[in-house]
Amino acid sequence: MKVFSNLIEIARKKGGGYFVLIDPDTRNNQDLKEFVREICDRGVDAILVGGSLIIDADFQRSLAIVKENSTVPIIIFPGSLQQISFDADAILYISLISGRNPNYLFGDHVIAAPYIKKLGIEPISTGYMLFESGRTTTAEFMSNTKPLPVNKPEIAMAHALAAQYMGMSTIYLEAGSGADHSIPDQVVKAVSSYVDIPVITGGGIRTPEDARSKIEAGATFIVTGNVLDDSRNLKLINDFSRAIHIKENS
Ligand code: 1GP
Repeated sequence: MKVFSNLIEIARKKGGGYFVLIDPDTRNNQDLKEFVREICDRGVDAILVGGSLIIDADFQRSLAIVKENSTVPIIIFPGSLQQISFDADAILYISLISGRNPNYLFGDHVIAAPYIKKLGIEPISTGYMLFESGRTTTAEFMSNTKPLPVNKPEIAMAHALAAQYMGMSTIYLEAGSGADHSIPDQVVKAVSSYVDIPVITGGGIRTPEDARSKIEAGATFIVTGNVLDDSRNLKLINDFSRAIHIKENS
C-alpha cells in the first residue's frame, strides 16, 4: 500500500505531481503503446486510466498495454464497475461526494471492494467533487448528479472537510473532461488551505500556465487528459511537467 504515499513524497520533493489521464477510447493499441512510452519519458509521475463512458475500447486490453509500456505507476480512474483490473498499481476508490446519488456515494464500492482485495491493487480513498464548468460533462450526465457551484467556495470547503473527517486520503476537484473552464484558482486555494489531505485537480486544464497556477494555489497533483489527444501536443507534456514541478525549476 505504498503507491499513493510514494506519489505524495514525489510531489513534496518536486513541488507538485503530474498525472496524465488516458481514456482508452481515444487511441488504438499501437498509438496507446507509443503514447505511454512518450509520456513516461517526458516527466509524468503517474498514469490514470479510465473514462466516464467507454464505448469502443477493450478496457482490460488497453490497461495491459499501458502496464507493459509504462515506467510510472498506473492508477485506475474508474467510470464504472467494469473498470477494475489487476494490470494496475492502484485505483482511485471514488466517492462522488458532491452528489447525492447513493450508488456513487457508497454503493458500487461494496461490490468493488472484494475484487480490489482479490486483485491486490491499492485503493486510494478519494472524495470526488464535480463542479459546474460551463456545459454538461459526461461525468455529470452519467452520474446523474448536480455539480457544485464554483462561485461558492464555502460549499466546496465544507464538502472537502467532511471527506477528510470521514478518513478519505485525497480530494479530487473535477471540472469534467474537456470542460470549458478548469476549476478556478480561488476554489483550489480555498479547499487546499482548508483541509490537511492532498488535493488533485483536473478537467479543462489546457496550458502549463494554468497548471502552474493551480499548484501555486495549493493543489498537490494536476491531471491533464484531452489536451494531449492531438499527438502534435506531445511536447506540451514537457512544458506541463516543468510548470508543475515548481521546485525543480525554481
Ligand atoms: C478528467 O480531470 C480529468 O477527469 C482530465 O480532464 O480531459 O479536460 O484534461 P481533461
